[in-house]
Amino acid sequence: MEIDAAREVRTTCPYCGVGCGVLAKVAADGQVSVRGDPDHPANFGRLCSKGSALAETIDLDGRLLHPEISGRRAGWNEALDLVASTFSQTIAEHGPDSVAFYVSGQLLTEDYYVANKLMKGFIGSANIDTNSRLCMASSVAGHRRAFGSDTVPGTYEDFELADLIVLVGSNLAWCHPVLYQRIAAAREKRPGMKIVLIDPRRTMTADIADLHLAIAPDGDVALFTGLLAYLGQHNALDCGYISAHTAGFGQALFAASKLDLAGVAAATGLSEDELTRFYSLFAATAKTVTVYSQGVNQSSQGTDKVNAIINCHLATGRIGKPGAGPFSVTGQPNAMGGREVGGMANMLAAHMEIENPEHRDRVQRFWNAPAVAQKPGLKAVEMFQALADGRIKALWIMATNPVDSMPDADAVEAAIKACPFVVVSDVLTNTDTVRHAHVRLPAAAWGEKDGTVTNSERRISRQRAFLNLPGDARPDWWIVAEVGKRMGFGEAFSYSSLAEIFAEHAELSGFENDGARDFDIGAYAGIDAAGYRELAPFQWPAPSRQESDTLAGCNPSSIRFFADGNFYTPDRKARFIAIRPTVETRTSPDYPLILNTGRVRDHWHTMTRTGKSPRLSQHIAEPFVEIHPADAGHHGISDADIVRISSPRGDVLVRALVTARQRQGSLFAPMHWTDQFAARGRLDVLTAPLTDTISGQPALKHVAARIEKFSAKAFGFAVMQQLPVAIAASYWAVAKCRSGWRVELAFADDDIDWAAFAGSLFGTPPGADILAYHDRDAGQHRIAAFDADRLSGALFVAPGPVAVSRGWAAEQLEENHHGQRERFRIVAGRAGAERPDAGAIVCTCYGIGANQIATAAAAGCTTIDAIGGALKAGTNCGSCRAEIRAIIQVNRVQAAE
Ligand SMILES: Nc1nc2c(c(=O)[nH]1)N[C@H]1C(S)=C(S)[C@@H](COP(=O)(O)OP(=O)(O)OC[C@H]3O[C@@H](n4cnc5c(=O)[nH]c(N)nc54)[C@H](O)[C@@H]3O)O[C@H]1N2
Ligand SMILES: Nc1nc2c(c(=O)[nH]1)N[C@H]1C(S)=C(S)[C@@H](COP(=O)(O)OP(=O)(O)OC[C@H]3O[C@@H](n4cnc5c(=O)[nH]c(N)nc54)[C@H](O)[C@@H]3O)O[C@H]1N2
Ligand code: SF4
Ligand SMILES: [Mo]
Repeated sequence: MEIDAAREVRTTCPYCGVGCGVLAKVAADGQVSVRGDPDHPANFGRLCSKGSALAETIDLDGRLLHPEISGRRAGWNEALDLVASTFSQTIAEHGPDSVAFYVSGQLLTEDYYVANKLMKGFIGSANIDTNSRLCMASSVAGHRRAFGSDTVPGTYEDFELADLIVLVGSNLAWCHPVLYQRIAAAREKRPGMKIVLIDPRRTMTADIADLHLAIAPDGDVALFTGLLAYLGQHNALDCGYISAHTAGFGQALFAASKLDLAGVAAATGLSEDELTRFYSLFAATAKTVTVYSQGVNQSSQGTDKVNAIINCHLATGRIGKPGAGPFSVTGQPNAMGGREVGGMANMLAAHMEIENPEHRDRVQRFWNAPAVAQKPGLKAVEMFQALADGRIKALWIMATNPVDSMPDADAVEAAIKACPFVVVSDVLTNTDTVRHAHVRLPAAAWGEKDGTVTNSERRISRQRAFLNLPGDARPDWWIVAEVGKRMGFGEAFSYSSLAEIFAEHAELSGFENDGARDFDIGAYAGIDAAGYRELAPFQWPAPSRQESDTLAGCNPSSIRFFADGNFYTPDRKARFIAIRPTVETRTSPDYPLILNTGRVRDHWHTMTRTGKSPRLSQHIAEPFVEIHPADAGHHGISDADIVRISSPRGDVLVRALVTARQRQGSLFAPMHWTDQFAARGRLDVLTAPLTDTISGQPALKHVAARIEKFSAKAFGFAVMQQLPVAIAASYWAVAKCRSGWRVELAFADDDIDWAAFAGSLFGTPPGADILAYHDRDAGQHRIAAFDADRLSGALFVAPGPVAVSRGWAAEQLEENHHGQRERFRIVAGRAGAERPDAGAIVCTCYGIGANQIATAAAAGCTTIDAIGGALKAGTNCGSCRAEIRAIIQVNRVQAAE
């Protein structure tokens, strides 16, 4: 297909579950630009820093452009035949449960639908699971326990209509920035709106919180069970709703009443005063939305956390009403779509249940399938254990990087290496997972592929291609369908277009439904190619019957569920879940700290896309751990030291960030760094394969760990034009900058030939133009290499963390170094010191650093808008406004002292 380059294409952001609309344009010279779609109801034109930088991530560097078999280039026919025949043969010899697919919430709905259909309907196993198991499984399980269906009742508008927003285990400012901005804007209009943040750390989201409860890790079940008891004691129940629409309230309240306020205080680490402030605010505010994310889901008690929250909403009848409801925000762009097609091992399709014989029969008839899976398949953690012990003999991984993102990642890597046949569909040639594949299949990337995604508020939007397919890359749905055909299922997988797949998915959702199932988009069952091409964003349900009263349980006009009950349980009543909080101690004398893991503002997961963007890579340029000053002092750790974090499963080396925003006794480290970006930064080598027994979701936020200072003899910082092939240092982390790369370094030894090291780092040929300064006694070395007038690379070595301005050094790669004076400046004692250091980049859109903002604040710019007026910082995507406010506040405190 040739793409019309002159037109602006309406598509959707491929990052988070907010699901923002994007307008992408390709200029005559091939330059791509993106802007927020003003008409998309998720973002109304806004984009965060990641969305704004999308154009920087779509180059073909590192792209997998041809199928490969055992490292050699192959044609599609050969590769697809091999995948199909090996899967068929394995199934013939060892049965359908000896094969598995591990897929992703970043697949589009059509890709996901076809993969699920092939595994569950035609291979006849349910061994298809997804990285959503690490992400949304506890929410799915909690919804199903309470509602009888996996339904998100509310819409984004509720965030703006609420009088109280409770954010639980969600760093919205960094992970769902456009929702955060919508809340911030609503609060500006209605200053009476209150926001409570429940997170062990004081994250940037605390910036808009009236109350931050720095809860003890996994204290949430106790907190919300205590809230239920409080609501009961303080006459804050909606007895009408409870009796008409729910069951099990008595038992739930009885279980909750076992815990008094002092007990809750002990379990949560919060004071009774903090608890009553939160409880009384919740009790008094009808329009309350509780938004939750991975601090809730990624826990061994994740499902109970979800139900403890939902219990409080059911008890107050605050569900499905404008401005009120529990709201699980999804992580990936198509986490919801994956759930809709049944892409998890314990679901069927279109929100039907694998354990239900009627549902199995219905799906089998609809698909005209030979062998619908009879029982749930292996969930992600179990799947990789089955891979390790040889039960799974052929695995196909699509659009996810489990060697970095699964708990106990070294064991996962070993299992993948040991498996006789691993297929990986990805867009890159070299990720920590792709490198172990026997067959590599080049998938089409964002911008090149078409399909649909569903965001957190059940809104289905089109992704549209605006770039031609590079090399032999093909969309994921096509690859799976071709394998399906070659396995002998030609009739079921002979799709000629995406519209056909979407129409089939829509038809199945409405098939024999009659209001019995929440997910129904039957209205789109007859969609044709033109309708699909023009499809505007819509929210489900969208049943084919327009008479909404026949669709029990929802009101399509307001698109919220459950305000008047009609849950998807047999008696149409919601279930309260009686929950008894348990306190789990994972720490021990050897591993005395609790490691919490998560995300940073400008990186996405394993950095395969954001790592390509210079703008995004400068906000936080290396892996780090947040540690409380008291813990740092206790372990002899100073800010900027390199530290080793160890758990019983492995260890990593990261930079220490000493901060009182962290809870004492806890550490926080981001999940993003991989072997491609750091020497030893793969965080999931530390996490345990410990899961919630109901949802199977791993407890990635609560890992026993220990920390120690890594005794570095020398530290280094370097910039260079080319990414080094190998780096001989104990610690290194690379980050893209505008004209090359920057590298942070630390060495266990200082007995190093620095000139030779610099040469290997810069890839400079012998005899290159080198300028060097060495003060061996002081341990200071500076080496710069030039290629004609350009700087090939510069290395700065010191006995402590290197103090050179990072921004200045990176800029030197772009400047002309014709004169000796310019050259000497690089190796001079105070490299860049005459130019004020901008500090860590806060505003990625305009490249404004923390030091610049602090200087402007000290000079009298004491509001975000004033900073914006002076520096432009914060005036484009707005993702950095929370950080700007924090810097202004620090400045205010310092001025007062
Ligand atoms: N910038 C960026 N945005 C993203 C992503 C990304 O990679 N980068 N990924 C997307 C995806 S897939 C997801 S799933 C979402 C995740 O979005 P979030 O869930 O908001 O992000 P996390 O940083 O994983 O975790 C959220 C918070 O949970 C807190 N927490 C840890 N333990 C507990 C606890 O016991 N109780 C409570 N109440 N809180 C706790 C952590 O301190 C952390 O601040 O983000 C999406 N958006
Ligand atoms: N410690 C810790 N671990 C975590 C988490 C945590 O909070 N802490 N969070 C967990 C969560 S919530 C999530 S969602 C996971 C995310 O973890 P992953 O899913 O492993 O992370 P990604 O980097 O998004 O991997 C996506 C892969 O798909 C490729 N890709 C991109 N587009 C396409 C495409 O169109 N087709 C195909 N076939 N491939 C494509 C990319 O190159 C990349 O290799 O991590 C989990 N792991
Ligand atoms: S909030 Fe940012 S990352 Fe999420 S969809 Fe919108 S632009 Fe993309
Ligand atoms: Mo996620």
